[in-house]
Amino acid sequence: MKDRIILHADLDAFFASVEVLDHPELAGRPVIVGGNANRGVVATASYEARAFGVHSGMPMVRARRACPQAVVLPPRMDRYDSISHQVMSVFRSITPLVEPISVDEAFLDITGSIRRCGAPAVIAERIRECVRSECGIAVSIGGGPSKVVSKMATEHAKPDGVYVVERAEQQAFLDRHLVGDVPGIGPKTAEVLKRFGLTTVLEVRHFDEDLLVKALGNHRARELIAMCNGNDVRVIEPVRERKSVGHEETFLRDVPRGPRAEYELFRVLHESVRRARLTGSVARTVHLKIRDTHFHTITRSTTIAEPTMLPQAWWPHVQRLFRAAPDSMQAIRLFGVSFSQLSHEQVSLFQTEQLAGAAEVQHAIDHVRAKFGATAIGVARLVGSKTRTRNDLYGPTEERWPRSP
Ligand code: TTP
Ligand code: MG
Repeated sequence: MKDRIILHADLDAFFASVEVLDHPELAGRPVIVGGNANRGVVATASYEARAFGVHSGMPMVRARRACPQAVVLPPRMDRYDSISHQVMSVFRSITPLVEPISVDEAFLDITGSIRRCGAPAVIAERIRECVRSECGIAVSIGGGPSKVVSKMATEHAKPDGVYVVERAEQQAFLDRHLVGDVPGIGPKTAEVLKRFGLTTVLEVRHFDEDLLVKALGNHRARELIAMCNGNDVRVIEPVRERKSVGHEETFLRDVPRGPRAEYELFRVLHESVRRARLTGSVARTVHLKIRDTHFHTITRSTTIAEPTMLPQAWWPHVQRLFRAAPDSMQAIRLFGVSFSQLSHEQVSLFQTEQLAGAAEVQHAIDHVRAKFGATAIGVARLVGSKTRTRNDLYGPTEERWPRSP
């Protein structure tokens, strides 16, 4: 534990880099990926577009105004997933201790590789070269004695670089940062600290501990003090035990209760199932979250006897939970479906033959989707001119987009 070296790798302008990879003529130009119509938002922008102030989450209308010469492209989530898998495989070829934390980000524990492969910066450069040659895109890598420091180091490595913090420099490195820059210290905590005149890690470290406990509560204060002192002992969890998995969606326009809403719910359920299946999970409990136009939010759940991840097994339960929601919820703003009480999938002796057959069909569907994309095959109810895909997460698209390769 004492001599640990953790790397944190994060792809540069991920969605935009993939678009440039697939459309080489866009290299060096400002590229924005997102929904381009009214209410569309920016998913990400190339560094050339960021120079104009464009950033993730910005309304597309504003982004276009800030950078009219930008090439705006719709998201292609399946393509990004596929590159993400390739990148994670490159990481795993370096060490089995890889913990993916998002589509474009992972922690790697390279402690065991140092003697064989050289200094952390050398290993990081090697990983970057492999990702560039095998996947065609740039990754920045931060290194340090812990997760929190390596993640912060990546911010200094960006774009397209490496930044390693030695153990001896760790405290000075942390002290230089604003406390809000430390991952895990949220804006609420930063706000409370500001009221005491504390903005930097150094100031927090020198502040009275009892007062911090009074202001933040014991748990949050202890966590804050530990992070500020570089005491982050969290290990890399190659297969993180998930407690729940799911998906939620806020609709661009509120959906009236009735068949339309049930159709959207069916779609959200299918997306949740797809995500659960990617992790190889089956579940016993389903949770439904509903938010209406007045931001009134409820969650309801049901637990069944035998774990499953078949959408047709879950649909009657989800539908029943929705139908039992209060009558006041007439215009739906958000649906979320998630699963808990997870276990790893294995063929159950108690599964009926019919469900076992359905499981095979679902496996075949997953296989085709993995190969040809989420829209290649689906349940009849979800196939049709109105079917929306994950690419619509960033809002509607209006124009005809350039064809993807
Ligand atoms: P990030 O790693 O946060 O951003 P990035 O890879 O585009 O740029 P960089 O790391 O160089 O700063 O997120 C990875 C992808 O996730 C990003 O390409 C698009 C998507 N994303 C969103 O859809 N919405 C968001 O608000 C953010 C931050 C990212
Ligand atoms: Mg990134």
